[in-house]
Amino acid sequence: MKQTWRWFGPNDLTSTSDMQQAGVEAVVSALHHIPNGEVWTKDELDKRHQQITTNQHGKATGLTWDVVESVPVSEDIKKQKGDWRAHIEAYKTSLENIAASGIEIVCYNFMPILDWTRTDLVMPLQNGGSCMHYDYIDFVAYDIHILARPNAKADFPDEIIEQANARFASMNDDTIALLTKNITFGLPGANDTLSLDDVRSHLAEYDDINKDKLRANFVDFLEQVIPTAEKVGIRMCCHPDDPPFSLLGLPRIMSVESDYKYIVETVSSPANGITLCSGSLGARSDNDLTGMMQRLGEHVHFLHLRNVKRIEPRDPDGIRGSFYESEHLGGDIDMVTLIAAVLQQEEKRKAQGRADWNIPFRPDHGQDLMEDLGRRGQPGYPTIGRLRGLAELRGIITTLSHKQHGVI
Ligand code: DNO
Repeated sequence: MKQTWRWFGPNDLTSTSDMQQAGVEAVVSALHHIPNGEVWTKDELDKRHQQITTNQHGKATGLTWDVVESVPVSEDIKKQKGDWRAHIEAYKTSLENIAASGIEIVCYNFMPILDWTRTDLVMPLQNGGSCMHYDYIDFVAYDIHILARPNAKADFPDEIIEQANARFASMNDDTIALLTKNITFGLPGANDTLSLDDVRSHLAEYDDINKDKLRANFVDFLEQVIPTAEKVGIRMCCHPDDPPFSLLGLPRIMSVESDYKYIVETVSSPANGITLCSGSLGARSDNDLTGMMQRLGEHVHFLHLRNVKRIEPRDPDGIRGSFYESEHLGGDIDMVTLIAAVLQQEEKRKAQGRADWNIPFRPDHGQDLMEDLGRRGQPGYPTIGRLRGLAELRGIITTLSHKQHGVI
C-alpha cells in the first residue's frame, strides 16, 4: 500500500518538508485554479510537478505526484446541457496531458451540484480537538427553512421535520449564516462557491434529471473518456457520494456497492475503476466496506482511509442520519479488516503479474489537534491529524504484512 498525501499546492499550510517528515511516499494533488471544463495544460502540470519534487531551497524532496484528485466533471457534463460536448473533449485532452506528465491515476466524482458537504467544520471534541460533522437536523433545517426548497418536507419523516422546525426556531442570524456558508461554501476539492440563489438555480436545472437519467449521463461520459484513458495508460477511479444519500432532492448514483458494480460492469475496462473512500461510504450502515473491498477489489485504484461515527438522529431504517469524522481507528468502520482485504487484493495482483499491485491510499481527513486548532487550513486537511492517521494506518499495515508473510 503506497502512502500518499493530499496536497493543495504552494498555498497549502502543510509544506513539502512536512510531507517528507510524515514519511509520505507520493503526493495527490490537483490544479484547483483551472475552471471546471477547461484543459489542464502541460505547462501547468509541469509547474505542479516541480513544486512537489523540489523544495523552496531547490533541493529534491524525493516526492512524486502519483495521483490526480480530481479532474472535476463539469455540471454541464453531468446534466448533458450547455457546453457538455466541449467539456468532454477538454477532459480527454487533460487526460492526455496528465498521462504525458507521468501520472497514471485520476480520481473524480459524479455528484450533482454539491461535492462533499458538512454542516459543521469545527465540532468540539472532548479532548480539546475538533472535527467535521454532518448534523442531519441542521441540514434539514437548511433545506426546508433557509434554502426553502419547494416541497422539501416530502423527503423527510415527520419526527425529523419537527426537530428541524424546532432547530430553525432556535437559530439566530449568525448561526443561519454560518450553516449556509458551511453547506455551500465549496469545501476543498469542490471548485465552486455557491450562494443560496446559485443553489436554487442549479437545482432548477435538475428538475428533469432523475436517478436513471443521471446514471445514463454518467455512462455516456465514461464511454467517451475511458477509451482515451485506456489509450494513454490512465486508471480513472470514481469517488463515492459524500454523504452517500440524496441531498436537496438530487439524485445520487455512487452511494452503495450495487452502484459501483453497475458502473464497472457497464463500462468494463481496467481504466474504469473505483476510489474506495471508507469515510464517505461508511456514513451509511448498510455499506460493508471490507466486503466491498473483497468483492470489488480488482477495480480499486485508489483508497481514502477515513473513519466516521454514525450518531442519532437517523431515519428509521438507519441509513440516512448524522455522523462525525472520528479518529482513523475510532469510528464505525473496521479499519483492520478493511486493510487486510486490501493486502489480500495486492497479493492477488502480484500473483497475476499486475503492475498496479501497490495500491495508493491516503489518510483521508484528520481532526484538528494541537497547533492545527484555529490555524484555518483547508477544512478536513490539517497536518497533525492526518499525520496521526497515517501513523496509525501504517502501524496496521506493517503488522498485517508481517502476519501475511509469516513473520509473526
Ligand atoms: C473530500 C474529498 C472530495 C474528493 C472528490 C473527488 O475530502 O474526498 O472532495 O476529492 O469528491 O472527486
